[in-house]
Amino acid sequence: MRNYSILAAAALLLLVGCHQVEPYGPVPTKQQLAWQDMDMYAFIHYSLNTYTDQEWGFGNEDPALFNPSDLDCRQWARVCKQAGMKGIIFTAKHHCGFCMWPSAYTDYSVKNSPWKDGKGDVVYELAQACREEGLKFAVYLSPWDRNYPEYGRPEYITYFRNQLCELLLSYGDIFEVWFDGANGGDGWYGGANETRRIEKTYYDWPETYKLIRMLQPDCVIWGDNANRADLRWVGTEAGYVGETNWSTMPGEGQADYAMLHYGVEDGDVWCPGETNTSIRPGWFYHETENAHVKSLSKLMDTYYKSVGRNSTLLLNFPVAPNGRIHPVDSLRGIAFKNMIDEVFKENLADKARISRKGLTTTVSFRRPTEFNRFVAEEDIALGQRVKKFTLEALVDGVWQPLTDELAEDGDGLTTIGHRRIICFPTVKASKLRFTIVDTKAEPVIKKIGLYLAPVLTADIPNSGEKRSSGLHIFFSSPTQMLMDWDTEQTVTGFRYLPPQDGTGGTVTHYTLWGSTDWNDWTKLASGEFSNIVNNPIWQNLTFPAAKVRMLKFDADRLADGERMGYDDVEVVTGE
Ligand code: FUL
Repeated sequence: MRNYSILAAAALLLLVGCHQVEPYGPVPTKQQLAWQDMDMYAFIHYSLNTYTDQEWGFGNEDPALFNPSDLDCRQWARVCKQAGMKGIIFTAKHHCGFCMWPSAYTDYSVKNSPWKDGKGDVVYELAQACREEGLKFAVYLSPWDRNYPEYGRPEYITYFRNQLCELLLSYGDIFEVWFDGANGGDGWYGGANETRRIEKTYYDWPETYKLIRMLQPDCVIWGDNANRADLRWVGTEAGYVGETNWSTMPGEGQADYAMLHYGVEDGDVWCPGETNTSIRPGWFYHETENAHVKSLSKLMDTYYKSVGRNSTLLLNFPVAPNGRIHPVDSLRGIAFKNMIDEVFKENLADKARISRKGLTTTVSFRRPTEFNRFVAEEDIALGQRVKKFTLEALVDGVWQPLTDELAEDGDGLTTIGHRRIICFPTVKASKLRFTIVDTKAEPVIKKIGLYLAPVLTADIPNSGEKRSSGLHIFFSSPTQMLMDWDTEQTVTGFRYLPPQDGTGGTVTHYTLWGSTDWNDWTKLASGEFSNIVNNPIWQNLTFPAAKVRMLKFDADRLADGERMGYDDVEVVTGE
């Protein structure tokens, strides 16, 4: 039987039995290790989109729109800190190309906005605020630039790298750079107003990575391209990674969804997953979403399915047009942090006796104790080794198996990595048995914990988890949804929330019709939901007021499957 080290308390023991453990397989760099220890950090999406109510700017929006009355980066940093975030990644430039710092290489920036008479620099103010609050700072620089005339040509790569140098040289330490995967397509491009496709090799990422490593050696790179960066996307923006989440990947090549979502067990490089999602449906602020900020239980679910699955959580807080994080988001963020602290305030294993035999660790309590969370951590500096484990609780003298109630597939007791949190219904047990049943090499566990999470009775109402909107819906075909009130309504909008659980059937192209008699149908809206596959959030359609008794929602195209799927729909009524 192999021995392995377990410490119920936080202390780290690298020796197993009496021998030094050698690293196994790919291991993290010191930068990746420091990054993984951050657990949670914030995204801040703020740009001209905030003033045009868009998610993706076209690149021709007027810089004069940028004139916040009350821009306060300190407020952002304080809110993020209180919400438990260890750093902030800021959209220095989103796809529209507008620079939130006065870049020397373009006029399309804050320097041509009325804010501070064009003398302001949001990147500088935020970097300072982060430093004051003890937060790390990082930048999102969109590789896709829908404003720049030369986008798609070699000149743009020089421009892009020049901007990267500005950001990496002028604002102190940068912990991460974020290069969005959305690239190429239509845009303004200096007035050309056209679609530009780019080749996979267009950005020559290896050169850009070298530049970053030279200018900011401690920085980690997030990239979604075939040249493996330090961190990977988890394949969805909905806020969860696979319950089996390996931090290893093939060294290069385009990664498919499964590779991104679960990692690759026998991958040859260390490339951990970062789980990114927003606290509200969109990445940018939209007033209409104020009632749809994620609930505390949704945020806790996100935490367990990211930080609790060997990942980090990159949680977005959008900035409102006045230049501040909206109170609904800040309060929810802070409630989230309080709840995490509440759940993990006492490691019950600290008071128990821990014994070990072979690959089984037993936690024995003096008297039966209630718990519903199990935590294990591997010493990932030595590699991710554990493939499978079991958990059993001794209840009234009988051993009961415990499984992960949040697992999408199987019992969820696979892989550990940096931190694995297993949630199960409360048990009152005198013992807990943790057995590693499959491992790539001698396991090195540096912590185990048992906790009792409170029931979320005091959840916050109106928080975006509405499942039924009081509508009578039926499907007249697999791609057609009908709604009928049988009384005349003035309808001004329709909202569609695509399936949130991966069941498929997301509508990408739609036509919405209204009628008063089932006979004559008036087209109210039609088009495409942009970015709905990557970011399956509420989609809002607004149209001139129409008096109707029934609505018909046609799925003209589905992203996957043959049957329209939905999580919720809402109809906006009134004049
Ligand atoms: C996506 C972008 O297209 C969104 O606008 C947002 O920035 C998100 C974080 O990444 O791919």
